[in-house]
Amino acid sequence: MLIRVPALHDPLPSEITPRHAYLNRRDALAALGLAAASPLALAQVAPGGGKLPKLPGARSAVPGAMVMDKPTSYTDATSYNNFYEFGTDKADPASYAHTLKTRPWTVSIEGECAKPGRFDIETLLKLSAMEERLYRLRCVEGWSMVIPWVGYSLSELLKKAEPTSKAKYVEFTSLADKQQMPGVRSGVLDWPYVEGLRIDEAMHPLAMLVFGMYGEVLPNQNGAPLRVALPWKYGFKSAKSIVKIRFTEKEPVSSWTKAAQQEYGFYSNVNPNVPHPRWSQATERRIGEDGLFAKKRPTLMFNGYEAQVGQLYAGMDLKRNY
Ligand SMILES: Nc1nc2c(c(=O)[nH]1)N[C@H]1C(S)=C(S)[C@@H](COP(=O)(O)O)O[C@H]1N2
Ligand SMILES: [Mo]
Repeated sequence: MLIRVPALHDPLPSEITPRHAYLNRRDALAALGLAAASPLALAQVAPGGGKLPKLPGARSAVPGAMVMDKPTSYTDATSYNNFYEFGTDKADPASYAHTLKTRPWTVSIEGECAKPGRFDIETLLKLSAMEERLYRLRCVEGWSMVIPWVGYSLSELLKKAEPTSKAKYVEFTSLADKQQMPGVRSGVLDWPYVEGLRIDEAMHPLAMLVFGMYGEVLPNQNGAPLRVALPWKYGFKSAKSIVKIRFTEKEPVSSWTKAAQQEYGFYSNVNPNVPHPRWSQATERRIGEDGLFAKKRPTLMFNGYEAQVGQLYAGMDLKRNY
C-alpha cells in the first residue's frame, strides 16, 4: 500500500459528484429494482466466474447489509487486488495466488476465552447459515468496489469461543508461508499480516466472516478460504486467508500500524474528513467507472454505514482515533 502508490491529489471541485446527481442515481437504481434484488436477481446482476464451486447465500436481513450501488464486475473484483503475500502489484494476486493451498485449513481460536480450539474449514462452513451481502469496500488508497460477499456475521463464530470479560480486542492473523506465498519472501511488511478490532466492533452484525463472493467460493486472490469484511473501515482492516483469531486484553498492533504508525491508525474507519498524511480521503474512484470522463465519488462517513456503526464511536475524537 505504501509502495508504488502514487499520491492521490485533492480533487478539483468539478470532479466531485453533486449530491443531487448522486441521489438521482440511487433513485434510478432503486427504480430498476436493484435495491430490492433477490439473491437470484443479484446473481444475474453480478455473475461469478463460473469456474469455482457454487456457494449461494440467502439475502441478508442485517440492517445495512444490502447497499443500492451497482456491484463491481467479477473480473475487476478478482484481478485488481491487494494481497501483499503475493506481491505488491494489483495484478500479482491474480497471477500468483493459485499456489495457495486452501485444504486442509484450520483456524485456531486463542486467548481470553473459555472455549479456545481449532476449527476446521468444513466445520466453519456449516457453523451458521450463509448470507449474501452487498458491501462497499473502500481502500485507503482512494478507490472502491461493491462486492456481493457470502458468509455470516463474525459474531456467530466468536460467541462459540465464549470470550471472557478480559477479551477487549480481537486479533486476526493471516497465513504467512514462503512456500505458497512469494510475497512473504520480501520484507515489504512484517509477516504474518496481523489486524485487530475492538471486541464490540468485531461483534457488530455487519462485521462479516466471508467464504465466498458472487455466489461462488472465494478465489484465492480475494482471501480464500476465509477472510473478514468490515465495510465501514478501510480495506486493509479486512484480513485475508485467516489462520488465527485471538482475544486479547491489550490493543493489537496491526502490520500496517507497525509499518507506518502515523499513516495507519488502529481504528481506520472510513472518514472523508481525516486525510491520510499524504493524500485526501474526501473522494474515491469506483473501480469500473474509471473512464476518461468518470467523476470521482464523494467518500461517505463510515463508508455510508454511519447509521449502523456510528454508536460504536460515540464521544470519541475521530481525528485523534483515526
Ligand atoms: N493478508 C492480507 N489481507 C489483506 C491485504 C493483504 O495484503 N494481506 N490487503 C488488504 C487491503 S489493503 C485491501 S483493500 C483488501 C482488498 O480485498 P480484495 O482484494 O478482496 O478487494 O484486502 C485487505 N486484506
Ligand atoms: Mo486497501
